[in-house]
Amino acid sequence: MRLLSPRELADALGVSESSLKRWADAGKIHASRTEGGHRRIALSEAVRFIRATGAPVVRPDLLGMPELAASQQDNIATDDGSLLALLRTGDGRAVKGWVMARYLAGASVAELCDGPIRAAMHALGELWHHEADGVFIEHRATDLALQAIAHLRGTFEPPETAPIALGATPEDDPYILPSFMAAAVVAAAGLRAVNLGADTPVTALKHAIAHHRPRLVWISASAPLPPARAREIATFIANLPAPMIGVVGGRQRGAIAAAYPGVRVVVSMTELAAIAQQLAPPLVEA
Ligand code: B12
Repeated sequence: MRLLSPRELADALGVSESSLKRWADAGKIHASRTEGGHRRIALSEAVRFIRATGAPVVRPDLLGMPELAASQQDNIATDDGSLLALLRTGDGRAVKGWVMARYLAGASVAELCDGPIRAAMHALGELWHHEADGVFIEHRATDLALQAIAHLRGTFEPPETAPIALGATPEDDPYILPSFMAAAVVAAAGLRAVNLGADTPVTALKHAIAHHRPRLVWISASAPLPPARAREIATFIANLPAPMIGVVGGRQRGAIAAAYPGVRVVVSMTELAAIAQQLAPPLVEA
């Protein structure tokens, strides 16, 4: 995780270095000390402070977020429809800036996933219904959304001791984005996320949970499943050894839930965030 000096963060926020040091000394922003006694602020802490106080970022380049500038200038991040336009035209830099601007303005990762990103992807699906010219745009938009979410994820770092949440998408299911979102959501809540991604057989999941011993296991199912596979996944998730919690989400969650009693269905990323927050260690106050 990147560490900022008080001067760098002060310049990024357009305040004086002395104001920033005063906030650090008053505990408003957590700063560690180098061996030489100089204050250092983790990027994750700077982002927390900006989100909590609404402090404007005047030099986003100093925080490693140069793409924020365009999004702030045109105020485009206030308009949900503009994300669809950016994803459709393939403007990756602007997509990243749009998503980061919303996050810094206080939207949670889960809210962004359930709200504007999901809405834009659904709208893209309606535009072409998988006609030849639309498929490349969908693939490209999926990749741009992944990059924007990964960029957010780079600004929070759960502690090494935090419990693990592990998840995947079923075998033969090609959808990448929903499980990637789930990983970002649990990481934002303070858990260490392990995402096995698309097309993951249950046998691989079994090996992974034996290796990582996660507290939370998620399945994200988007593609229709043959009944035998739905049953295999449902049986696995409903019979995880305690204290592991297993949850199933995604458009095909109903097929899995119907295959075996006791499967816990979770409808949204917001709901997943609430479950993850209960498992995460409490935030250490500065
Ligand atoms: C991109 C895309 C593709 C890409 C996927 C690329 C990739 N590698 O990921 C490709 C090209 C591979 C593809 C293929 C197909 N697709 Co497609 N695809 C889409 C599209 C446009 C976006 C999918 C996406 O990422 N959505 C964003 C996610 C985040 O939204 P979501 O799934 O609703 O997830 C939310 C919740 O469900 C929940 N959630 C999801 N998972 C989890 C997990 C947990 C734990 C929790 C808590 C919550 C949760 O949170 C999310 C955020 O709110 C959708 C449109 C749509 N409506 O989504 C069509 C869409 C799903 N596809 C469709 C179709 C028809 C197909 C094909 C059959 C086309 C074809 N003829 O080949 C194939 C089938 C593939 C298969 N094996 O099933 C249809 C499905 C219609 C239907 N009634 O089922 C859709 C709806 C498009 C449309 N309007 O026609 N597709």
